[in-house]
Amino acid sequence: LTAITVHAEQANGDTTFTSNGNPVITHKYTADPAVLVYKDKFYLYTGHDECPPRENRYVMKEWLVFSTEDLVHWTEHPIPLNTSAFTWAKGDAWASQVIERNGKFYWYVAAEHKDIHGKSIGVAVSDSPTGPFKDARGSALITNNMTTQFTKISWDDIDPTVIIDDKGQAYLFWGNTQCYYVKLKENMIETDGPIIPVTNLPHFTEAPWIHKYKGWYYLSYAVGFPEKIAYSMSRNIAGPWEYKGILNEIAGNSNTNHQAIVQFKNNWYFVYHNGGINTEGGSYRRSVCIDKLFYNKDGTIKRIQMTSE
Ligand code: FUB
Repeated sequence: LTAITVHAEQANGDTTFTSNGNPVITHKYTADPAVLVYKDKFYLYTGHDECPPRENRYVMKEWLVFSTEDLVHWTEHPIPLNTSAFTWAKGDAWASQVIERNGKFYWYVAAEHKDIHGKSIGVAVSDSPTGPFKDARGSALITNNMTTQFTKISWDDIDPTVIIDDKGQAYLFWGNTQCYYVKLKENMIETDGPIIPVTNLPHFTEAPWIHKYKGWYYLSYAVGFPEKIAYSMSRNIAGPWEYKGILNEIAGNSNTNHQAIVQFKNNWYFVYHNGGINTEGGSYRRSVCIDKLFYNKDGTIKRIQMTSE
């Protein structure tokens, strides 16, 4: 592991640090990475693992944002979003993703619902990728009672990932055990049409991430438990999806393995977490790592070489 330097806090509350390897952030535990590339900047959104010593459970109250122009010099911005921003939520700041539309930034998050048993997905909005963000709806967008006809589990409405296709149609994918998708209205804060279960994703556990490259849609996701990341490809966002295999192996000392796949300045990156810097239960004290991702000529993706190992 490479040490990083944490510099003094800046006047505006930002903190800067440099990172020369994996994990990228070592002054706090970060999990469930999502990346937005906007105006040549790489914005990394993460959950924050705060499990106390000698305990092994998810303690996650807030989401964090970091930005960089070169993947070496990083800025951590003041805490941009906490579950308390959502009046319907009572905790568990699980995986999330931010997308930009018409100069506004929409942050889709999963959290525990106060009144409806289980996890729900909500959305916050801001005029800036670093916030401040506020609840965009005042209620959850997807709740457990909307998907009970497909599965009885209460934690299937987690791990949102979002994409806007070339025609401007936005789609939200998510799920645990069962993957779902739904169209979003142009306002990005309302669903448009039915929730559709995604079929034919072998061994789907959770953590879907949707991206597009050269006319192909890619749906990557965690399989099994402990998790590896696998992916499927389709010419059509509605499927059918064709399974293409494993992208990375179990990520050092963590049962979960949650990825984002993005292009940044002519390279493609695979962003994930591992439990590498903590021997006392890495599954609850995770750290974000970044490695390069390469495509084959036919659009399939080469296995990720995890430099974190
Ligand atoms: O961090 C909490 C949960 O663990 C996420 O929602 C899953 O993807 C897994 O990483």
